[in-house]
Amino acid sequence: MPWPTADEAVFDLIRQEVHRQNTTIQLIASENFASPAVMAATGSVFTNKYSEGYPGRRYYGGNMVADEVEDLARRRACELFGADHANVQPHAGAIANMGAYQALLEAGDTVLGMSLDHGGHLTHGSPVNFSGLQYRFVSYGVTASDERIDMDQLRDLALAERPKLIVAGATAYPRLIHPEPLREIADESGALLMFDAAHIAGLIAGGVHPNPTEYADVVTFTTHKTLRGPRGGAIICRSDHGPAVDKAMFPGIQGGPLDHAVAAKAVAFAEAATDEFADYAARIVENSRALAAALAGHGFRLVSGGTDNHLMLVDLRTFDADLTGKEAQATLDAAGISLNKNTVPDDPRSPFVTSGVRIGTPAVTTQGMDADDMATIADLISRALRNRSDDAAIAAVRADAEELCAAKPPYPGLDAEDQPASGGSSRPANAGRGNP
Ligand code: DSN
Repeated sequence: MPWPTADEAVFDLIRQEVHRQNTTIQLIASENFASPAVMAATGSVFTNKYSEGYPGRRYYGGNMVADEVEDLARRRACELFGADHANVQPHAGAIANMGAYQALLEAGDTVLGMSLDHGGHLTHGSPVNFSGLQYRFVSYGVTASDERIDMDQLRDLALAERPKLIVAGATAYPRLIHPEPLREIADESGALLMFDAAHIAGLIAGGVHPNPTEYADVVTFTTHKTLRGPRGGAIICRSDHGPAVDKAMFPGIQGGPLDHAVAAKAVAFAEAATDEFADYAARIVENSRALAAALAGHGFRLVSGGTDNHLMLVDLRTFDADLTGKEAQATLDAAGISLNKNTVPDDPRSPFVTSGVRIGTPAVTTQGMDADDMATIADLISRALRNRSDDAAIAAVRADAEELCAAKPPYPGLDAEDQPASGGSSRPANAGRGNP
């Protein structure tokens, strides 16, 4: 089946994006390459259906099949994480967090969350986000000494503020987050505990990081990061919070769920339950450690000294005091390497400029790259940034990045003309090495 030709403008852009993903290095920590099965479900006829409500309790007719697919997704999510209850309708991670807050809190309630500039997420109480506007967030952060979550500060704040909820989880934190001590602090201070596992859901599913489900009242996550499913969110919780969570998502926040995304989430949950996925999750962290060590060898400072997960935060100042995250991101974009600028703890520069970059290995691991490839990537990053005013040097790095990707392209079958946009026979090059 050829690409649809009815809208050349859009499908030409889709071709260009396939080419970009196949020929440049994707190091954005929150991105991945979904499997053909996930993409086929995402592009399926479930996009046509309206399903306000929940299986067996819908507002529109014709939901007999949609009910089955949502039930399957809920059941698979519960089995994957050992949860009592799942809501697979959130359109995104931010909306999942909104649903959890609405289920557990009243406007104005006090909540503890990790500060954005120490690795937390916008929805963990940023003053410009609904979370900071609707609730009274108090922030905890990392220590100045080891740049790990300051558990003493967290406990002191919990006992002083008596929050209704403690939010754990982060968007730019390279270390393992232990759920058990957080539960102890929540119990000691009389708080509920929410674990935002958006970034590490795949590491949890793969058994590489501890599962917060048994410790937290509610766990939220996204399905498209390390979990490698479609874009979207989900909430799992103890059964006593189930009715409030469901009521918060619908009718509280969303209208109809995206049934095509729900179907694709079901596919992703099954993929994440396999031994191949557990191996993939372990290799994400191995690659992350290898890349961090190689970057340190080039003179970059790793925030907290390294990584336990899929990402690292690189403080650029030891490499070049004048180099900002903003300039590094733009330089590396030109050199065929995608990542994002990121503040480092107590960064003197603004979030639009920053002194650091965040680097993640979920996508390159999916395409089958290994520790040797991580050393090559560190070398490419260093070369590009050292020679950032030399267009020829940047072009040479770009050519080398393309050569590296050519050996293990994520979507080899999609880069040619006349290929379907999803599904079909196009399988990732590493299909035998972890991408089911
Ligand atoms: N934008 C996501 C990330 O990159 O971490 C979080 O929402």
